[in-house]
Amino acid sequence: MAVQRTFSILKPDVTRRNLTGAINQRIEAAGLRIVAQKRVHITKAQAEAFYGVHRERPFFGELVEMMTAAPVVVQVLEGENAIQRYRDVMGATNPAKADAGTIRKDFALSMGENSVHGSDAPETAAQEIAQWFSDDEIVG
Ligand code: FUP
Repeated sequence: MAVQRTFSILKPDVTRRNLTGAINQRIEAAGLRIVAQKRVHITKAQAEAFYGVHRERPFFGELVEMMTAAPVVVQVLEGENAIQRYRDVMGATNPAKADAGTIRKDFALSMGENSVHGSDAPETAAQEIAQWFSDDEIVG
């Protein structure tokens, strides 16, 4: 399997509880390298654009509100099979259904405040990375 890059967000429930380091430890322990990282307080427009695919869903307003309520940490992760590997480390969207030992099982508060985002496919990873980082901010 080739080396890939994926896009990650440590969500407001993580920064609020001072868990950035704890989550990064899980990421690095899984063999992923954090090759870009910055802390940002995203705007409503940025959150709406990022989660545009969910615009018609009933939870959209709550999701945007949650993502803009406190700073987030946006990251680019690199490693073998990084997209699926990070999805495996994250666990299921609903923490109640997440496997033991995953980030969401151990840290998420609810389906909405589920601690992390990770890209779901190579195309979305490329788009999401380009939305948040310029090439010179990614240092592999
Ligand atoms: P994931 O790829 O696991 O982050 O999940 P989705 O893309 O399906 O959902 C994006 C975000 O919407 C989740 F992180 C949390 C939120 N969400 C809800 O709040 N309620 C739902 O029923 C589904 C998703």
